[in-house]
Amino acid sequence: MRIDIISCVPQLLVSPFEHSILKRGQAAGVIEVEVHNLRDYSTSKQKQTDDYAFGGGAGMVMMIEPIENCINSLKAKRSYDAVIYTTPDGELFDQQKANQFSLLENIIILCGHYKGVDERVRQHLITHEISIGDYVLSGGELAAAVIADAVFRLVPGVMNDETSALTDSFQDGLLAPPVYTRPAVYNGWEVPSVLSSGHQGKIEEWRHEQSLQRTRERRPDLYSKLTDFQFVTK
Ligand code: 6GU
Repeated sequence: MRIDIISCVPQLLVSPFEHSILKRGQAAGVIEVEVHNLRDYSTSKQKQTDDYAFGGGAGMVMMIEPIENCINSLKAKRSYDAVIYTTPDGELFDQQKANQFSLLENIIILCGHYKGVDERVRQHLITHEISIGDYVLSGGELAAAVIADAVFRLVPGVMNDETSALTDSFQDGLLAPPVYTRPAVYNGWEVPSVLSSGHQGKIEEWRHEQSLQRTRERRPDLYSKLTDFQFVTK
């Protein structure tokens, strides 16, 4: 899977893809990410990418021309399944959306900035408008990194069995159970005895109970959506 990210601050998007799981996924050749500097697609002498808003008011607006130039140059090389625009007024990103995007071959993410993009970009060039939560970021770059991370880690071959995406919180509608590692006692604080009982059936049962309890206490909204099926599985 390939993600092309269009940004006017591409430096913000270097580090997130150069470490750990996403670095290995790229080395393995199963995911590809390329960040494009919107300025490179401006046709003005000053490499302008934003301009004053028609009708006045504070805040600059991202111009349509450099954005269309960049998207067109990408589309000339391959076809894209989605062109995502990161914006606080977009649809809320969640695990279900991450799952859906992870099944696509090539996607573009356009990072919003300033007062946003010229509305005609949204009308004619964008297929999905996505927000990562109800708070305002100074730009869409960190949101793009969040989306790319959540999507890439679901691509087969990016994670090994140990870090399998299938045991994540949310993947089955439940929060993940607590985990422990050595030492078994620290400052007198003990690890639940069932975990060192060696009884795998009891351990799985305990983990499922813990997941249910956590979800009920911390996310009643998720808990109320659970089906009978989710109560008995695992
Ligand atoms: Cl996608 N962009 C910005 N600028 N702020 C946000 C956001 C996106 N999602 C939540 N807040």
